[in-house]
Amino acid sequence: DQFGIQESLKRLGIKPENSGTSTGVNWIDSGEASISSFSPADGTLIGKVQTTNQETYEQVISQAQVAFESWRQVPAPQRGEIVREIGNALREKKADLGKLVSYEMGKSYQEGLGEVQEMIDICDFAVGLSRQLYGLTMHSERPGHRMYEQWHALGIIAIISAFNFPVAVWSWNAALAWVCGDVCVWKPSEKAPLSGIACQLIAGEIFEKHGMPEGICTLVMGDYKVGEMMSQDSRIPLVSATGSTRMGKLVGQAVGGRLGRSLLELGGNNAIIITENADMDMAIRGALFGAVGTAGQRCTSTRRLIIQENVYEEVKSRLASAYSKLVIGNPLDEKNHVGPVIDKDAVDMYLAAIEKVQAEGGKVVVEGGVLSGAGYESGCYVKPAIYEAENQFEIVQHETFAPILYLMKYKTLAEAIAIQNSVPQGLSSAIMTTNMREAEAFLSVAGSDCGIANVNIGTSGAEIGGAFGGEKETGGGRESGSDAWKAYMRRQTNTINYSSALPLAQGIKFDI
Ligand code: UN1
Repeated sequence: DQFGIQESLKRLGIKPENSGTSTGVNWIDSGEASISSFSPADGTLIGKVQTTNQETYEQVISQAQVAFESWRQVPAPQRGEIVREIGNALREKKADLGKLVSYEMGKSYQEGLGEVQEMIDICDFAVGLSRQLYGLTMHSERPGHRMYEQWHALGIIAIISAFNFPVAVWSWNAALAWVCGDVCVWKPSEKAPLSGIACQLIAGEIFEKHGMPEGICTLVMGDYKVGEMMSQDSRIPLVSATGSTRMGKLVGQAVGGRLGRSLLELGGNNAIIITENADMDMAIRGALFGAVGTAGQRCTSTRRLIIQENVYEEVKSRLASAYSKLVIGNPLDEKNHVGPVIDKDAVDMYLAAIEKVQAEGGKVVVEGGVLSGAGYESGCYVKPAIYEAENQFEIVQHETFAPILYLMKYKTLAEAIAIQNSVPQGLSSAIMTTNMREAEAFLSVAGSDCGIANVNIGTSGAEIGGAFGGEKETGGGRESGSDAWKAYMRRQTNTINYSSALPLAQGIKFDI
């Protein structure tokens, strides 16, 4: 155990067999452990987890309903205090949790640590927010009246998260929801269940320490079937789901069918425009991390480079040479740059995409392939690949969760922006330029149509302080910073009459 994984698992409380259903510190038995979590790093079975069934799901939801009644009455800054302690516990467990995320999901240890740091950051943000859940006041048109709005807790928030950020996306939702007075039911990805269990153990304990009831911080486990239970459950006013567009459409339709709210953060097809005026060193570095970081499995990963024709050959050859220096291997070994993809299905999708882009006429720049031999026994290690492609290729229009980068050429900035926007997704985008006119045109209303638009940084690696999410098939939801908290509350407009008359608004007369 070269990387001390067993020690970390022990400190995090992960066992060979785990319940997947918890109301806080209590874990409910749901029968046989049916989910096996294998590490894509070395193929080892890390542990097994029980799937939540209809009966244990009911137990969680009814507990959450009861807990909401009291939790919503705890003053928001006191709720913030609990979130502060969760952040502190995460600081203490950062190395162990970062390692588990890396081992279970396959991202590099550095990126595992970065993911836990995002959790710590959002806890800090939420603590401050707990004293800033502001509403507006308005002037009434009627004498002796005043108007204002207040934000009230919404209820049970369902969180469905994906394997690629198995813990951070939960924390973006949960930390905000808790200070807003909501209770949470989290379904982590069944591809990274143990990371979810580790977080539940950390947070559950802190609620208990503060004498809070079971049901505020809860966990369910399973595949889309458990997701369906949540989407169809009218006791859940908000379902926040992160994952594929396919999943998001199912969740959005089910929740919409009962007129609930959904907050969707779905696929991206993120591009960097590299203009003639780019700082080329920065452009190459930004594109490289964006395309190969997390083995191309971030929803913010760079999938397309739209390059001005005069610098096209230079970008192409410098990228090819950078790719030739990438070291692929065990993500826990810090000398490696790129770890595995999540599982063999992901490898198959990667291979299918490579086949497709070639069939559509794409030209190879850096060859892909599955790695085998010593260190690659899990069968989940693939070579980051680069293809020259046309934006309208079917495969280019599609988000493939793998390290495949498509290069395309443009003449004018208007053309580049049109290419950038001509995909169904609208999550993240970037321009590399030192020219102010180009940068501002890209950021203008006629520029990028994405939820995130960056200048001189890549498409991935957003900070938690901004609202995170995107347009079109990305789903329209915003999580994390800015005023994303409003999605987790209900707004109430209050008009108060302190006069001794009862005038009607709009000057309507109604006398008897
Ligand atoms: C995701 O891939 O679902 O901006 C989240 C980023 C990270 C979050 C990605 N902060 O790349």
